[in-house]
Amino acid sequence: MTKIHCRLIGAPVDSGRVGRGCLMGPDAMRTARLAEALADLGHDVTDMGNLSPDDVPGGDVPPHIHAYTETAGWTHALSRAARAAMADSVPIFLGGDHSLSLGSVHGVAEHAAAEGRPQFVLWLDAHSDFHTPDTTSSGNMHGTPLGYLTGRAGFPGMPDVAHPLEERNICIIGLRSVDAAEKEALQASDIRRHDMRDIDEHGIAKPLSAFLDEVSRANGALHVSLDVDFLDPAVAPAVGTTVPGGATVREAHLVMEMLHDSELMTSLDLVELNPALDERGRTAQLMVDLAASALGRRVFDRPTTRLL
Ligand code: 6HN
Ligand code: MN
Ligand code: MN
Ligand code: MN
Repeated sequence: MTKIHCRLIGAPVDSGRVGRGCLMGPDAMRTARLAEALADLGHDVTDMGNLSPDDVPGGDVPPHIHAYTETAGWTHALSRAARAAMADSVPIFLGGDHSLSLGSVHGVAEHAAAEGRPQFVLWLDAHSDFHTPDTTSSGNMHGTPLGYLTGRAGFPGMPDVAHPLEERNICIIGLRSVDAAEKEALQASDIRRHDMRDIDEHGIAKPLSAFLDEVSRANGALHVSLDVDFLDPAVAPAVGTTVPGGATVREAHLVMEMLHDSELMTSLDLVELNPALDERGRTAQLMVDLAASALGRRVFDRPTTRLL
């Protein structure tokens, strides 16, 4: 197995939604022995500790937007950290709510552009997070990262999106809660989207391998953003935005295992874990186990699994 240098970047972002608790996410995943799990697989692991937000002026957004200036500060700090980490490692961003990805993906996309590679994004989520500050009704910035990263207007004071993601290079899997304004915008876009009905009918492997083929053909960089609510709340209760009918434990592991086999993943977010809502740390443990699968953990090597 290829040895990878993983950098764990703690980002206790809690400004992306009104409810509190995601700031405890990075330490919950450390407690569930994320670094040890990846080191056990033979990887080099550096825990960079936790970032803090830059002090920035923010910008003029509708009054119902929650903590915009703090989120803008996180975005600047995270983008810088992402760009630095991409020089020599696979960064793993420990969230923190999903507004973290405004910065992590901004930074990795800048790095890819500098290398002349297209940036691809796999978004594993019950939600599409495609709002802008002008379309969100909740006012929660964790519902906006894909809007920002594709270059939609309405994000004053955030880093300029000099290299917007190509819509067709984004694949969302797990959808089952999409607001009306997002639905309209998504339907007018080239974003690839697979809702849970799709997964029920066709399985999760097919759409994922089609997307991975595209990444490979384009020699793209691949960022994976894993929102806890991609999973069914029965197995992953520690999230403020639970939606019934999510991915099973095995569906999620299969996604991660296929990502590892593809050797395409260049960066990863683990977001929306709210330890205050967890049951004896089981969601934190599941997130750590999924990260380990993405970095190569297996019960058997592939050839010996063919028992018949
Ligand atoms: N997430 N669409 C809802 C909103 O408030 O804009 C939910 C957003 C969920 C955010 O999945 O990270
Ligand atoms: Mn690189
Ligand atoms: Mn999300
Ligand atoms: Mn979500």
